[in-house]
Amino acid sequence: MIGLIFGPPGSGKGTQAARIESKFKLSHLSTGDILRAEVARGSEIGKEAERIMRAGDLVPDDLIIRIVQGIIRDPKVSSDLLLDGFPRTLEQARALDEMLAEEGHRADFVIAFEVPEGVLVERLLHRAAVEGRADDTREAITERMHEYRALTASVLDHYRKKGVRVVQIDGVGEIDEVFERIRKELEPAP
Ligand code: B4P
Repeated sequence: MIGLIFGPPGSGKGTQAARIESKFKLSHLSTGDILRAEVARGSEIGKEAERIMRAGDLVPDDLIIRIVQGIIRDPKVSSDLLLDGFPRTLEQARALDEMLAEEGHRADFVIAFEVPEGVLVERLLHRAAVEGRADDTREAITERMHEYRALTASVLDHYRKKGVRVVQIDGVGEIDEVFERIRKELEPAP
């Protein structure tokens, strides 16, 4: 089972992915978390990604595709995956489709969050105050929203056209309430 969790910055991807992971026994793979870990380690990838992420831009496709490829091709990694924050461009989506096809898999569903931009900005500025994440500044948030509209939003159409099940979720409300909406959609009918 391969699920993708999709939505603009601050829509609740990482937040809900953690819950979906434990409820539906999928391994959560967040490219944002992987990149932040590389930055914290001071690796070559981290050095390249740090400045780009801080500005709110997307890291280059070839870099992120190589990282995900290494994980998906690793026989120790479960084939029941929830991909969070990947793919974020059409090039990444095509690369993912190829990687999965090589393993005899395909994306089974996409969870797509809908949240108005004002709510997103409010959440990210709140996180900035609480956690101080380097890309939660007002300038970087504006850039991340722009990148989402310009490059990422079309990924959803790519999967719709391929006939992958796209589950639209209203991402406004308490975290538990949003999870309940997802659970109802993903749980098989009794
Ligand atoms: P991500 O880590 O994916 O960052 P994000 O879009 O902000 O999502 P995140 O999962 O952290 O936040 P969430 O919505 O859960 O990416 C960061 C950066 O890494 C990118 O900008 C890019 O530079 C780089 N990157 C990552 N993947 C890439 C790729 N494939 N290609 C290129 N570059 C890539 O939550 C946000 C906040 O809202 C939290 O504080 C949370 O507590 C709160 N929240 C969530 N749900 C809520 C609710 N229902 N009510 C109130 N608050 C809520």
